[in-house]
Amino acid sequence: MSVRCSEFSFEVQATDGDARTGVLKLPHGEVKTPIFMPVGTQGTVKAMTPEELHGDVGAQIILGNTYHLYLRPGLEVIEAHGGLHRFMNWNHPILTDSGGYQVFSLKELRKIREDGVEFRDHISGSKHLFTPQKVVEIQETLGSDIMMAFDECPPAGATDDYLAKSLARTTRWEKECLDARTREDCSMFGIIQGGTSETWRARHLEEIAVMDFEGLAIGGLSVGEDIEAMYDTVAFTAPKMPGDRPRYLMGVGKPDDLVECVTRGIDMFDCVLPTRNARNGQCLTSEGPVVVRNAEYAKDLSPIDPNCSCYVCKTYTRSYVRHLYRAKEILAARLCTWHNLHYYLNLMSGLRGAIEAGELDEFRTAYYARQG
Ligand code: PRF
Ligand code: ZN
Repeated sequence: MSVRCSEFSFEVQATDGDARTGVLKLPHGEVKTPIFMPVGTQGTVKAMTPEELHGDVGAQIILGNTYHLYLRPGLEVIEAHGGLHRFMNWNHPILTDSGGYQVFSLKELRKIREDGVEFRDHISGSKHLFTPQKVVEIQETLGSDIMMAFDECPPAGATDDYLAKSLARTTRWEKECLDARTREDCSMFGIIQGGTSETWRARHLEEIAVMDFEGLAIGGLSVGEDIEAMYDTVAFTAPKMPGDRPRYLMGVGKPDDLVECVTRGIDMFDCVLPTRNARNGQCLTSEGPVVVRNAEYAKDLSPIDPNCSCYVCKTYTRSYVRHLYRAKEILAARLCTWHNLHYYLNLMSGLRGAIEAGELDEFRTAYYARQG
């Protein structure tokens, strides 16, 4: 059975060069783009409650993972709650990744077959098979607002021979994902692979863009290629992606990457960096990184970011957060995560405002001047 999603729309509102703003309407709410999606791999954005995340931090949509939730707690538990939104008490949009990328990164534990990927899980060691049909079934059970198609992410530097085989298989898997859909309220995005090759990217885009996906993603970047190659790949791929559908760059990136890739036409991002770095005491600020655990902040009475309006910056000093970190208090991780996510979402809001005003160039110049 193949169905189309009846609860999805995307409208571009303003453009500035290749950059654009838009509104994404999903079953659990609206999302203003360009947007950053905090990562909630295990049914939680680590260290934050949904109320904090949606309230002060301002998250509009988060990312969940098929692979992790399928293994633990398992679908029956989530189904008993009526889906992932109710399980984790997040009543706003959720995008789920298909598990392809997570399974491929298992390396020794997985085997690629024509019909899917066989793997041993990292928790119990038991054997599983992910197929296009299986990952759609899982994502529909989770009740995702946006499901991702099943793809293979080729390693950086893959040969033409490897890419030819891998891309053909991914195209077939993606088609099978569309055919496996049964829920009209779960949209699905296709994924473009092709490494950093303009030829392969254009070829794969042609195959995926003709399918009935509600949006398209660029996968296979930020896997070890250098930064200029990543920016170039986004620059030659994004403008060729259908303008009336959202464009999502998977697993990217640093604040500079968001600025650069929004400029090149990307609407959606996700990355563990703001949350993972926070737990290591690394904060991202309007004036560049602040490694809050460093001795230089021992008696620093200023906030983590003097230009930030988040709860943490309004309330605590660098000195206090450093103390919490050194004392291994869990509040340190919470406060740094809170600030970092606020910083990312505020940066996206700034980018949207700049695009609407036709001042993206000026915004970028001011951004880099502040970063020092
Ligand atoms: N494919 C999928 N998920 C992903 C990626 C991909 O290529 C990446 C690559 N940066 C991150 N997450 N399905
Ligand atoms: Zn802050």
